[in-house]
Amino acid sequence: MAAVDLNARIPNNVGLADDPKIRRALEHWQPKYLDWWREMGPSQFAGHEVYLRTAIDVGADGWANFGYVKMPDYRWGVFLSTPGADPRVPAGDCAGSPVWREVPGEHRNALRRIIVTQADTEPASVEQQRLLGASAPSLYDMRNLFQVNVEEGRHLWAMVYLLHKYFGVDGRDEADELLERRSGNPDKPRVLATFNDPCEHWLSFFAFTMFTDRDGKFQLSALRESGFDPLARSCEFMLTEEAFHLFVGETGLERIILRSAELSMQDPNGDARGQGGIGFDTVQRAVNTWFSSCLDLFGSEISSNAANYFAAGLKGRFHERERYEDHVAQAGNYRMPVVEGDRLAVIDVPLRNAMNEVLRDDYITDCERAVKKWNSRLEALGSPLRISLPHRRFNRRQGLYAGHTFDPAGNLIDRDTFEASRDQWLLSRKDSEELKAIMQPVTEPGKVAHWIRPPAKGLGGQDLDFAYVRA
Ligand code: BYC
Ligand code: FE
Ligand code: FE
Repeated sequence: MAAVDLNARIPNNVGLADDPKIRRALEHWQPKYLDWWREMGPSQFAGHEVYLRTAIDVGADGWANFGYVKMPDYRWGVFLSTPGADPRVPAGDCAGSPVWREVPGEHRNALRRIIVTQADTEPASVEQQRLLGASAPSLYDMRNLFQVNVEEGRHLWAMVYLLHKYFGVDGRDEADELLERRSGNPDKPRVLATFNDPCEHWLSFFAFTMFTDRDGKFQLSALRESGFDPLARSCEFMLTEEAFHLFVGETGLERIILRSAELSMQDPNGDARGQGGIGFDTVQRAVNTWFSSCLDLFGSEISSNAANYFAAGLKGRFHERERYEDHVAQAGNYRMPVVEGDRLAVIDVPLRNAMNEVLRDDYITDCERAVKKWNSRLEALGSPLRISLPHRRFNRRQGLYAGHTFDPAGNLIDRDTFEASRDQWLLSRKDSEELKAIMQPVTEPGKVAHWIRPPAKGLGGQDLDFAYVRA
């Protein structure tokens, strides 16, 4: 592997200095990226100095380097993790054979599609979060938002490098189109539905980093098990950055949940709103809304795409190498309830066709772990309130359950009943207006908005009263 070159125009450890064609192509793309960042990146804060970490190495302690940076000057780079000890295709029909350093011709279209889909989510999330800096509950949180934003930008760089390097003219066109689509734009929307949903306030930001970035964790983990080595190693390094995004979401939601419970206990009517907080029912609706939307990101329960990706060795399962003995998964079924008329019937699906559902299971388990932790904190606080995840069938827009309506417990119900309960189960316009009114910015170092608990500690070796963002 090439050494880390930090002084290059594009910091990298992929040997761009010795690869003039790709270096020039990326240097040509770079100003278009910066134009996009200026137009669609965090509003109003281009001139602020933000205490950010920047990847300068992929080693255990070299990759998180903290310092003040103006976001447009951030050193977005291309980094692959070091090659594994056993570079073999982890899954599929050719499991165990040497990994591919180039794209196999027969998998070119599928791989391009996977990489473009992955890439598209990264700028999309930056666009969705564009206005949130202006209502941050503290400088600590504002800095975390911007950290997430610049790293999603870097994830785009990671994928765009692969497109340029391995997909020729098609790859260059795709890289350009990634800067042309816009989250929520009806004419040129982002690829996956969740990435076109508005994320207008910090309750949604934390739910997004909790649930949507967690889809990122599981999809990247599946791609880390790819036979295409440059993709696997890009995703492996992205996962180290992803851990922080998940921390932001999980602790951010926890801080809101505990504050709302506290304020509910103090209020004569048991409603945190009466004490200037966020209603606990609103928090539950945010969980219902984002969790259900993110379940769609795993694709259909029964998917020939998923079967093909697995068979071809393009995607594996979560921790494929560590957790499974049989990496071919040719035998075996997955039992799955499907809607038949007005009831559910269980059918057997060949395991490979159920790979989306297998990954979704691991995702749900991970979400359940966090909810359990929040609920044990609520119990310790003496609050009777609890958070729950809605059933996987609830409010789905993709897959087997999409054409039907279910309540949060997963019972089949008719559409009228669903619609009558919609505002009780899912975030509504009224919730958004209420939340935006509560979320007045707090920009004094060390101060934190009333509707959220202060964080447990500071970041990057700094105390809570540190000026994480300064004008
Ligand atoms: N919205 O067989 P199906 C992240 C389409 S997040 C709209 O069910 P498949 C991040 C599908 O494309 C991680 N369309 O699904 C997080 C297909 O279209 P065609 C992102 C959808 O292909 C936060 C059709 O429906 N990475 O990194 O097995 C911040 C039927 O397809 C949706 C990836 O997703 C949807 N939700 O699986 C920043 C990894 N779901 O063929 C970043 C790459 C499905 O009919 N992507 N469709 O035109 C994949 O592996 C697969 O494309 C999917 C879908 C798992 C997404
Ligand atoms: Fe990302
Ligand atoms: Fe992320």
